[in-house]
Amino acid sequence: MRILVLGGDGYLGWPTALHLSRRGHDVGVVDSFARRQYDFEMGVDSLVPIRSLQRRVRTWREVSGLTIDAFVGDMTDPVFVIETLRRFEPEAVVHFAEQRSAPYSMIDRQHAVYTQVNNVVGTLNLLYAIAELDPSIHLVKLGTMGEYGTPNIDIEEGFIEITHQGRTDVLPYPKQPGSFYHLSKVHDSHNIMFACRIWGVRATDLNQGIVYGQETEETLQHPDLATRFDYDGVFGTVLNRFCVQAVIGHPLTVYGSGQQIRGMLDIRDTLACVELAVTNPATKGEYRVFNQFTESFSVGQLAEMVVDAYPGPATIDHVAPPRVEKQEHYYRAAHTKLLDLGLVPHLLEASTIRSMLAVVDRHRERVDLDAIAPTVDWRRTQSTLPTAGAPVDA
Ligand code: NAD
Ligand code: USQ
Repeated sequence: MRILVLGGDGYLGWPTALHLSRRGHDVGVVDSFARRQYDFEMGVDSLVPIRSLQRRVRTWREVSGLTIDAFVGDMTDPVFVIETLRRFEPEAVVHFAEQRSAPYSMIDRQHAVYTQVNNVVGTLNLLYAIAELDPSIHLVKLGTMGEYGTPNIDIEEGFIEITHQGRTDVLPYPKQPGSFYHLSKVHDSHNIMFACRIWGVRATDLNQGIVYGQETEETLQHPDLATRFDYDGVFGTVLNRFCVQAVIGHPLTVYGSGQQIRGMLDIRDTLACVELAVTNPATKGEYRVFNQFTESFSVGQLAEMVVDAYPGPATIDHVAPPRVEKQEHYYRAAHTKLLDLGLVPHLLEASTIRSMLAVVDRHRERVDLDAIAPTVDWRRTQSTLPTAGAPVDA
């Protein structure tokens, strides 16, 4: 199939593009390099060095003999979006190209506005381009499990049957997201469902849990093909952060009691899930939702698993919660649709954590201790960043 991967320079987009290419698809990637810019802004960097997109694509051609077309541009530019789709003529578009950090979206007003404009406008431009050029293009959109929040009932895959005043309907599952970033995904979901209803677009919304890991079969073929690995307080996700903290001897930063529960998956399963969604497309006008995670854990459990897997001493610190989120809550979320399509998950085992610790150990010299602490407080509404023209904090 001809597959365009939006956000193909990112943590998940790049290894997904490689995977789809190796599996025989014609792959193009789109990216604005916004993510590399956030690193400059925050003064942080990926733990594992990453090459330019141009070099990545070149190395992939040398290693595999396969070509990936790269398009550099911004999804919020409607002309770029429609012209890229016109040129590449995809059968499926996999949309990863959004600002994806909850803390980044909660820094201040400017970052909340940026996140929602970038994400919602980019997706709207894409929906219009698909509807205008060819509504049979299948949109595979990365959503998030965080759209649902933590309700006191079971979470279904996108929809719930409700009986009200004696009448019954199947309706979108209620959303109670925990950040302006997670809210941007809710807005996207509504817009996509509407486009399916009015224009006959077909779409799969992948409500993905938190991804961990860094190595995939394809990225391991050459150091130039490595994907990024974030561990800082803004972009680092929980298990990746805990592995870095263990290796450098920093106490594992569990926010609050650590009883908050989240759905998780291995990076290799992200690739497999996307491929399953692409090769088993939604039908014309269908808007479907898959909950894309394989297991759920409390944050405290994850910390303990890392402490147990780490060969040296490692300690856990319960830091004052920077986020507004439920600490103790019920959590049971359905996730059968991708399993029904044939997903065989990589479950989180001590050996998985040990291989992540080995990646960190190889790059431990690159860890910036100052980047570890959480710096974004959900309750603060005043900007903490310098305004234009003001000196940057040393
Ligand atoms: P990432 O930030 O590493 O990658 C996103 C890529 O999109 C970046 O390369 C960035 O430059 C690009 N991008 C952003 N805005 C763009 C725009 N307007 N135009 C063109 N390119 C743009 O993030 P990731 O971790 O790879 O996540 C990819 C997607 O998966 C995101 O939509 C995210 O919300 C979703 N997701 C990620 C996780 C996770 O744990 N990493 C979990 C669930 C869902
Ligand atoms: N947490 C800690 N200590 C840390 C970091 C995080 O206790 O050092 C806690 C957080 O408070 C939260 C949980 O771990 O309860 C997860 O935090 P996270 O930063 O790993 O994940 P989150 O902010 O939810 O966002 C990540 C991705 C996002 C994706 C989401 C999937 O950055 O793109 O959408 O995971 S989900 O969580 O299912 O919504």
